[in-house]
Amino acid sequence: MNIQWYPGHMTKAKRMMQENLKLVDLVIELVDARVPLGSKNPDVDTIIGNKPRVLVLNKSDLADIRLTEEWLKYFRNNNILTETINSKEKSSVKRVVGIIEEACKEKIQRDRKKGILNRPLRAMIVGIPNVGKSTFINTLAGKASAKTGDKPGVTKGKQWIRLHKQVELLDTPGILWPKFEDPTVGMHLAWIGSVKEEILNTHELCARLLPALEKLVPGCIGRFYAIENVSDPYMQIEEIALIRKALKQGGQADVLRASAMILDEFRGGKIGQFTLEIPPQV
Ligand SMILES: Nc1nc2c(ncn2[C@@H]2O[C@H](COP(=O)(O)OP(=O)(O)OP(=O)(O)O)[C@@H](O)[C@H]2O)c(=O)[nH]1
Ligand SMILES: [Mg+2]
Repeated sequence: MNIQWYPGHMTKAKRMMQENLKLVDLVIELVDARVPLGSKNPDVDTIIGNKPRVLVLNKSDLADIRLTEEWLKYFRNNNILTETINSKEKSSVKRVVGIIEEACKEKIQRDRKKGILNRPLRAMIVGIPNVGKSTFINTLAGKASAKTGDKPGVTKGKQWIRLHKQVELLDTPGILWPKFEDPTVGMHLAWIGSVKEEILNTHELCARLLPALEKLVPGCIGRFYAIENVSDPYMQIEEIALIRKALKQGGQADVLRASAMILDEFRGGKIGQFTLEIPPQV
């Protein structure tokens, strides 16, 4: 299964990111805590260059708690200002403010020397589709200023959101890159919902997800769906369809509907908290 999704609007969004870089003091890069390296867009590194930046592992409520701690250590050991958050929770989002100030320390000091006080900090939020950029901004702002949604490609253009006099945030559309060198990365991003559903083979995608989850937490599928111990993922999907009454007219299992449902339940954290990538040994 070869997954690629790089529609025209992403090329445009990338250009926009480049143009807006000079307007901002720092870049806040959001990645998905379930795939911390795979959901990091390599193009973003090239675009940002030396601009101050912070890394935010979002959706930590959906990831394995222990592995998130290890990832946090991994990035911090590499001198990257990193926090882990759940964008839907105000208290956790606030933790990012500390690393934002840390990243902009020099700029704030420079301003102070020049006698400039309270010039607002401007930050651009970047990341792959559906990673939670708009949700993060809304929670930080305390109001629904940016449009959000449970599918990739919700934010279409750039949008400035003023938090208060001190901070302004720029929301951007999620972007991927033209080619996933490692096909596993494409698969992971499709599993977490960052690739447009319409271009995917949902049945196969789900059949590949099940053994991957079983490998991380043995027995988790059987337990969650209360199905017998079958190891073939296509048969598992069929059993789940029958148990969950995802049926076609005539009573046969509707495996496509069941696959979509399973993917949805995985993405929403219902099956459990999973981290799909293990940090490199430090
Ligand atoms: N469980 C959980 N869900 C989250 C979190 N952050 C965002 N979401 C959900 O993820 C989905 C995508 O959120 P958005 O904020 O629209 O994502 P985005 O990065 O702006 O997406 P695009 O604009 O399409 O690039 C929504 O259904 C959010 O409710 C989080 O930390 N935890
Ligand atoms: Mg958005």
